[in-house]
Amino acid sequence: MKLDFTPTLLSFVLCAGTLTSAANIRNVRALVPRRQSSLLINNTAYPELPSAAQANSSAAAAGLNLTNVQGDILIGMRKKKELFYFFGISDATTFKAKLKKEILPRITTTTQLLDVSTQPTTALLNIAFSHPGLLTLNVSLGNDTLGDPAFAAGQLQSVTGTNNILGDPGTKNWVPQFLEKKIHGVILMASDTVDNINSELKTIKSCFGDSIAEIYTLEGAARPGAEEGHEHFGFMDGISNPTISGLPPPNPGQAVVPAGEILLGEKNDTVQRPDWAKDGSFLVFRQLKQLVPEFNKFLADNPISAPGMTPKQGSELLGARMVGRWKSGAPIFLSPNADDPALGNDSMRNNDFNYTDPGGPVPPTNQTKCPFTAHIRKTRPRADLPSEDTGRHIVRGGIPYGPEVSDDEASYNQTKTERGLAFVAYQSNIARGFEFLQKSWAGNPDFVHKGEGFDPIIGANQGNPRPVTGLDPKNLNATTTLVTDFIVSRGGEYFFSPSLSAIANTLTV
Ligand code: N7H
Repeated sequence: MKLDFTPTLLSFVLCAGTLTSAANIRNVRALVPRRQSSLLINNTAYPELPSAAQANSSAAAAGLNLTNVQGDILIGMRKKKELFYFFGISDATTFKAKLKKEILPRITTTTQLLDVSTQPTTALLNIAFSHPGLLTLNVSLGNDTLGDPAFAAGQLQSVTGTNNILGDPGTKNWVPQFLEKKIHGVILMASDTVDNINSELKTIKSCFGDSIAEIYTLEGAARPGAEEGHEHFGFMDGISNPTISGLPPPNPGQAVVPAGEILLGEKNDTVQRPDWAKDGSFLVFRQLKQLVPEFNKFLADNPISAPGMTPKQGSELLGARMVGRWKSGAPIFLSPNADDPALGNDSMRNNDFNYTDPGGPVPPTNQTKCPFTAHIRKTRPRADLPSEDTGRHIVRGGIPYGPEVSDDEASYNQTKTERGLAFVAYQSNIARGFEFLQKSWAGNPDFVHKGEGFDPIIGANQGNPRPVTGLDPKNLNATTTLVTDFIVSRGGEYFFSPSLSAIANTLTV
């Protein structure tokens, strides 16, 4: 009999348990339907991904095993459609059995994602666990924290603890499910159609059966048409992500970080961890609502004025100076007066700057071309600090969620339907990565220079007004006080994304 491995038949075969022996895991992975075109966005603004063969050979030379790393961790913000499925575990024994035999073979590895021919129809990009989730699975965490106290305490604690690290105005805007501390894990699925994702979700739900319960879901989608790859304020996103040493050479200006800055147990991860945690990564999830009509109104009301510049151009310049890039992705440091889409779309040039001028001082003292407070300068100060080896790099892997702005919302300058960024960041240390960027750089008015003000995009001041300088190139010391948070935190959680071998040999025994 000729077998037709459509997703439905495959689900049946898997969930009926007929292909579940450990020896067959490799075979099952090979049976997951293949696709003709990539499930990842292909945009010349993004650094080109290496082929699986290139990546594997250079990784192997550096002692890295990419087939053991879950697919989402190193790939960045390139997904077309993505579902975040948050669950609780109700029956740990059954869950472990199903995870090992039926779900593990479906998990998409980094290597698999790099070649279209090995991508499944829907990638099960990641299954990751909260601290309560790992405890429910009775996994030994070393010193009980997996070496990461922020992970162990959970994201809620980083807002409600004595020191509100994330700067949210309390938890009044949080999605209630993130307050309840019942989330044990999250599954990330990606494809090019919602139908594909729903079909995979059905399979996963039927595999796990009653051993898990759905707590919350969030559907992400790249924006339509020419906005694909742009976040909801309109800016191309995901251009600048670090690569890890051991992968093929970086694009010009791309940061190269030791593998251990993103993956646990690799070079430069100096924290004591249990051996099984190697090649996992901490996943920070934040649902960040964006007030797009309000942001646009602020830009329209406060255009930068310059000779020969229309108010519309002045508003675009203001937005670009808040972000540090034009909407096309072109860095304002390289194109300070007007957008340059050819530059934005060219991954060999769009990240190739460090805020220094030829022959100028290092660190740079000048913010005429790009404010010190601009979002991308606050979150990666490049030559503003003595070295790029800050240990503060994260891999951003999020995706927009929610609909486009309606005519009604645009005409009233008011958000009526929620939209934003399903923010995802990977690192080997949450306090040193995401939390540090959020609090000590973006949310610190004295970084990098005393009194320069907040990152106008993500800098958070517990709902209080946020002073910002550097926005007006004619008067760089003038303070603009932002009274609206254009980004509203709806909360989130911290997770650990284990390696495939950890799932097979530790989490499921
Ligand atoms: Fe940001 N935005 O639209 O303004 N981000 N960010 N981000 N962000 C970046 O360079 C945005 C957020 C970083 O290497 C770009 O890829 C929005 C958080 C870092 O030069 C744009 C939200 C944190 C970089 C945006 C948001 C960061 C970066 C330029 C929330 C960490 C790379 C595109 C809704 C705490 C900097 C690019 C570098 C870039 C936006 C959140 C960090 C357009 C809308 C929470 C490290």
